[in-house]
Amino acid sequence: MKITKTAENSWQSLVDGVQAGNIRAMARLITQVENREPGWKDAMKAIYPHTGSARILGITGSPGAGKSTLTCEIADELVKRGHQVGIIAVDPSSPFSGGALLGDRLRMKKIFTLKEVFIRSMATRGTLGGMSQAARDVTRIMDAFGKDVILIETVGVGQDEIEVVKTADRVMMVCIPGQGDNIQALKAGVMEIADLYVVNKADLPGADEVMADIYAMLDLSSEAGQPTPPVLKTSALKNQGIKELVTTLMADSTDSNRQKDKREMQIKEEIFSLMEDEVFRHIRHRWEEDGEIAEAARQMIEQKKDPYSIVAKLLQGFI
Ligand SMILES: Nc1nc2c(ncn2[C@@H]2O[C@H](COP(=O)(O)OP(=O)(O)OP(=O)(O)O)[C@@H](O)[C@H]2O)c(=O)[nH]1
Ligand SMILES: [Mg+2]
Repeated sequence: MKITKTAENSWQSLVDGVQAGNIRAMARLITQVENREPGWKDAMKAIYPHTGSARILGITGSPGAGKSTLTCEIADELVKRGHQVGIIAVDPSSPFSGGALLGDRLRMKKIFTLKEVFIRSMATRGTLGGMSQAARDVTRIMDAFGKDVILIETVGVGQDEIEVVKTADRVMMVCIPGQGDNIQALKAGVMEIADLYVVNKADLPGADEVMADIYAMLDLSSEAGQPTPPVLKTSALKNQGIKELVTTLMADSTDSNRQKDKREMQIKEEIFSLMEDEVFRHIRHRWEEDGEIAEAARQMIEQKKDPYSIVAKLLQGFI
């Protein structure tokens, strides 16, 4: 889409504002990019050279595991260590997204007022261009602003949420006591993306059993000679185990090859996914414009052609 001179200027001034550390510019740019307003690609092009220094941590786990509470505690500890923190909460029911904060969660409220912390919620459904891409864009804007640690919270159910958390450098899986049976079920989708396990709510009975279950599962599934992911115990509510967790999260990866491969895979994934969007949009537009698709539909209705032959024929003209 062509952008006007003024639009171009205002994009540039927003990008400049983000780089200068202007919070309102960052908030506005995020909204405009999320809404895919004309020219957003130019904004993201301008942002990219200023990214690459943030550490991106994904936090996932079953609903109610304490992800948001833990995210706040982690953010609080990171600020104490001198970091600038961005939080992306991909979850409509998250306490981050509304006034749903309970009165007794004072600690959580506290981080809302810290100038070192910027919180942004993202709606789960209906994100233009896909949730993963939106998360990547928002992460990069925060990175360019100067946030050096970015936490992405998503519920570990549903493919979309898992795709989002896969955009992080490191993924932390939050488990809770009484979840022993679930640990086995986790294996399938989430296992291979988790770099670190946390048993939260360790103030409740049964934490050690869950830890043992996780170790057993890791033993079964890890390849010989590969480092196993750390398993830690926390109580976000009582602020226990948070310092150790933050130290582990901020430590350099013990497996730099895995980290490198992962990064390359993420980048390829992003390129393919953007390409898929663009190519599809382009083809669709063309076929609708020149009436080819209407003609194809007519042939199918008249039982003259099957959909596979139609697509094969249409693609012939394109490739
Ligand atoms: N006992 C105990 N309760 C906790 C702990 N951490 C969080 N909780 C409570 O667990 C409930 C859910 O916490 P959240 O932080 O909203 O959990 P979540 O995983 O973000 O939940 P969703 O985003 O809705 O999936 C709240 O009532 C918290 O106060 C903990 O360490 N111990
Ligand atoms: Mg939450």
